[in-house]
Amino acid sequence: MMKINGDRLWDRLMEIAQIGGTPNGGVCRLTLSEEDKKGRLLFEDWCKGLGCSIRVDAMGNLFATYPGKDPYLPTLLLGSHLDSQPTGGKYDGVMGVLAGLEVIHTLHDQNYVPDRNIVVASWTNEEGARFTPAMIGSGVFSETFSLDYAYQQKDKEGITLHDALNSIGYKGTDSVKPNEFQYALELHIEQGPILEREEKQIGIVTGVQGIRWYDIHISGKECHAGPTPMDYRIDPMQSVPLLLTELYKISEVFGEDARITIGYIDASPAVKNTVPEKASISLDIRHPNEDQLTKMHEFVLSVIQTIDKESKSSIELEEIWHSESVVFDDNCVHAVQQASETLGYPHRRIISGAGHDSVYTSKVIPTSMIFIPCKDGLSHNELESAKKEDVIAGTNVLLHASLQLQHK
Ligand code: HGY
Ligand code: MN
Ligand code: MN
Ligand code: MN
Repeated sequence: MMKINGDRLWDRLMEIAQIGGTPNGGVCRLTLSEEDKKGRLLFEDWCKGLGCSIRVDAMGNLFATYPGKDPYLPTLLLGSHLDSQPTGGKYDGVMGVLAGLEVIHTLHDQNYVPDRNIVVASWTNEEGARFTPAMIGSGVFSETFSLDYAYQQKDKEGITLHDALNSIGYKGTDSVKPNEFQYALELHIEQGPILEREEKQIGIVTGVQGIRWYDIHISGKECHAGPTPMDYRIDPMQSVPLLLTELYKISEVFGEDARITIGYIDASPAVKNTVPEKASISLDIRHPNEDQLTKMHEFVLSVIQTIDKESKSSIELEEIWHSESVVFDDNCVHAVQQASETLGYPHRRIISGAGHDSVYTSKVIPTSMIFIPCKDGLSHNELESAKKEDVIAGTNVLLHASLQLQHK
């Protein structure tokens, strides 16, 4: 039975982890940064070494094509993302890209020419850590977002995504359209505790939960921290404790599947001796059931309206992003299930708590994902880690599911 070369894959994972590597053993490879550029170039070199052609589209999405017998047949799309969180780990995203590369390298070793081309993609800005929203590269590919909308997105320094693409020479001109593809598969770490807790090596991902992002803007009035009596102030920070207390009640009201995350609280002018003019609170809510996510959205709206009425500051909710929950394609899910059974890896079906590029590829191409466990379910953390044997198992499943789908 064909198996991948685990040492080669592991060595590449450890090599690319040096690019943007952090002292705590994590990775900081923000999208379209110099580190991202270095990672992309290294990946391109590895692909070219296998005879792959490289295309780059207007969003800087990178596509390496391994030639099959009939280049006109709809092809198989593998891959994930090379960008990381600022305090990211060695596996989130990059493992899926290198696993796709390992699949074609294994076929190349065996002189096995697939019926159809196999394309390994690396999607731009999956993390949403630099530009909002997350998964914007695959979002434009699937025509969920326009190119103009994406190009205008700015990072914290005010650099547009368009200019960032140019700055690393990845504003491509190649046209890569969804109708080129027949199926898509993505390997990723689970980024949660379920597989590890249940001692399962493989997660057969049947779908992804819905996500909504907001910014809550609280406007007050700047004044001096010293002479201004408390009752003279319109202090936006005074609304924050009640807002957070009421918003966190979401998990009581909507149960254990509901997620609420306050990633940061900003203030301006953000100096110790000036009452802020404004405060803003980031908000990420998620639920596997879209109706429940809608009810959570309405809950957030009512909390904002109630507290806005009661406080001297004015409170506005800016809706930023809504990624609807998706259910993956039966054929693809079945191929992953069958590969896991054939290879004998302990497995279970699972819904993804994290967003992935597969959310957007699944809107235009039959898609599924494969998960492997990560230690303590930790991710978006420099301590993120996965077992070598699980990385190998996940990639073997990717290989065999790919071979199955090749013949569909
Ligand atoms: O937000 C997410 O779930 C993903 O990491 N972009
Ligand atoms: Mn990821
Ligand atoms: Mn991530
Ligand atoms: Mn002064």
